[in-house]
Amino acid sequence: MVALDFRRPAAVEQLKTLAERQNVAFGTGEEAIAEAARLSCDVVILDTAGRLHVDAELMEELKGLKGRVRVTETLLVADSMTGQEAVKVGEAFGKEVGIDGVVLTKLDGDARGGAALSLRVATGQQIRFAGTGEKPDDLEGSAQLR
Ligand SMILES: Nc1nc2c(ncn2[C@@H]2O[C@H](COP(=O)(O)OP(=O)(O)OP(=O)(O)O)[C@@H](O)[C@H]2O)c(=O)[nH]1
Ligand SMILES: [Mg+2]
Repeated sequence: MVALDFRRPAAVEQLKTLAERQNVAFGTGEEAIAEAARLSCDVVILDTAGRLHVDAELMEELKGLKGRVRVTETLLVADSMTGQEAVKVGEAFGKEVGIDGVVLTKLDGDARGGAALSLRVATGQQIRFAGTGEKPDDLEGSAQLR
């Protein structure tokens, strides 16, 4: 896992703790991507900064990253509690950055499935994973939501 969220305080530290708990190799910054190749990691996950609303600066940051790094897939992580705003973010990211799928979290909350349908339509992409709790094991591959 590569931490690239330098915006939110403690985001790097949070991911490091999570990686250690899951026994996953962890690095910080784009140089860690090359390190992952040296370690022969077969999957590299880049964790970029998030926003609850459409943020032009962040979008430029992501476009820049995709220009420098050859990524296999770009997944948008959306919180189902954010409702209609998540749809706007989904649309904007899909158009500006380009996404290949959605990870929808907090389906265990009160907001439930509305955002799933909206995001599916707004982005034209499949919901690839669904979060139903706070722990990594609560992230379910969601073939049934396709
Ligand atoms: N109940 C519940 N909690 C979740 C779920 N997914 C994540 N969380 C919790 O939500 C909190 C925030 O999760 P983060 O992974 O920091 O969220 P993020 O999308 O990376 O947020 P930013 O980095 O600020 O954009 C953590 O305490 C997670 O454990 C979920 O599906 N259900
Ligand atoms: Mg984050």
